[in-house]
Amino acid sequence: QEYTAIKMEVVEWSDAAKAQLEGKLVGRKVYLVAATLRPETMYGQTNCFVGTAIKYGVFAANDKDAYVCTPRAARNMAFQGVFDVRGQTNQLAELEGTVIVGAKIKAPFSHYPEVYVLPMDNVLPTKGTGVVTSVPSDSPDDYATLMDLRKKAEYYKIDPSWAAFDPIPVLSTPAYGEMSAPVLVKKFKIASQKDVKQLADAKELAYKEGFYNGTMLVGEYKGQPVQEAKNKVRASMIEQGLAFAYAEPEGLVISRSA
Ligand code: ZZB
Repeated sequence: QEYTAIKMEVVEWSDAAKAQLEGKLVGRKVYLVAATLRPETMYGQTNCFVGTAIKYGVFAANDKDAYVCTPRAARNMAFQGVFDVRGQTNQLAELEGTVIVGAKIKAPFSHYPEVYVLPMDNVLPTKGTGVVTSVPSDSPDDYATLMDLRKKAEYYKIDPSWAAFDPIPVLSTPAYGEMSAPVLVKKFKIASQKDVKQLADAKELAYKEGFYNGTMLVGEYKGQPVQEAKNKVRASMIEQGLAFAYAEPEGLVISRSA
């Protein structure tokens, strides 16, 4: 599985995270690294998700930068030449998902230049980097979770303002119009992020329709088919240092249906 790893620079940490990172970064900038299969949708990022029960590491990439992801993903990155010493990880700190929630981060290419980290129940620690960037216009999981958070901000222990960025149209498809996720969430009568079976079906349809029949509505490749724009957006992000390639070893991908 070849992902695009999006670098979301942390602009402001929660007080709890600040205390835990005190003295450990040695001048490095920190990025949450989100693994995506949909680089062409990055214009519509409204937030980022972490799992509250997941333990993340802060790993030095070099003297200047550090990346937040699961230790498992960091080991993969080490063998893919992402860090300055191949095959080795240098963990500077550990952070629980709960303290990462509320961080303000940059969202490369997004209509919203800075967004917040929010909690999601269904983040798998065994897939990607354990950090998921959120595009509620085109990802049913992201849309359902964002609506849950807005309805029950107190229960999820978030400030309502962190979930206030509205989904924005990124691509258009004949079947679902300019925002496939809300259309599919309604069609499958999905009430919350707990409806995992229906969400898996909705995701499948959103992927297929977006990839085969989608046309870009925004960005440098506006008007082009998603099939063509996808790799161009990816290449452009990588060239600008905003993302890098991240692969998941064959046979070790735990899919949602496993
Ligand atoms: C942005 C995005 C925009 C995504 C979209 C999807 C969609 P798959 O197919 O099951 O491999 N993801 C990445 N890592 C995790 C994780 N650890 N736990 C849960 N979800 C994760 O899924 C890959 C997609 O699942 C990734 O691409 C990421 O969300 C999420 F418009 O990034 B995506 C119809 C889907 N649309």
